[in-house]
Amino acid sequence: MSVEVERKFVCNADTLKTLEEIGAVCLGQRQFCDQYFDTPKFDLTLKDMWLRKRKGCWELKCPTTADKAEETSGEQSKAAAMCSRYKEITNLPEIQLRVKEVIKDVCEDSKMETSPSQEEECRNNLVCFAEFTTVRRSFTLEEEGVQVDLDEADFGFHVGEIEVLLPEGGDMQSALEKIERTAGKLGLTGDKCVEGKMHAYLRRNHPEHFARLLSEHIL
Ligand code: V4E
Repeated sequence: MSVEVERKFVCNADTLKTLEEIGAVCLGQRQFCDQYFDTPKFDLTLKDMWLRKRKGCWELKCPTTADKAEETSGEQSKAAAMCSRYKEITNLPEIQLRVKEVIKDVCEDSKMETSPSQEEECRNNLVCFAEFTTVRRSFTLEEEGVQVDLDEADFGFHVGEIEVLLPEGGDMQSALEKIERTAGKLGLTGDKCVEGKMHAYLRRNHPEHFARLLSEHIL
């Protein structure tokens, strides 16, 4: 399991030029279609769990527990607040276990009996709530382990991402610093979190789902 630390940014016509100027090397371009799944009552996403299928493989992103050492003050914590951190699980049995745990809790909360057949029924209740294709250009920088992705989604949305992939328990502080340095090189100035593809997709296509996630401070 790894932890993805990521800062999204608004990319514009100058971003490519800036990447070139700071010596970023293009790793290539690829295209993938993502399908995201949840129960009809949004039980996974309301727990900030994002289950998707990409290129035939299942992936689950879950919240990490914040590292106390990150809770510094001032500029450092502002920079850290601009970054998201999610555990990325790609092992199918583990994904199934995590999803089942949520579904089981939901069944128990609603005082349903959770017989294996009912759990199966809940699992079968997972529906695809978002599907879109992304064209991604990836760049690597001198800064070790940092990747910059420029994404263009098929619903007319662009976003940039600076990301570092850490092994679980890896040095989060150093990852945040690398992202901050890279953001500086790219000349990113804003201190507001930038909306990602899913944020934009739900806002445009599923306002009810979007509103629930906003009201629970998931998005
Ligand atoms: C975690 C999450 C979602 C799942 C999609 O995550 P994201 O990293 O935006 O997608 P993508 O395509 O770049 O995945 P990658 O190829 O890097 O693995 S959708 C919403 N969230 C929650 C979330 C959040 N609350 N805030 C921010 C800044 N990002 C994501």
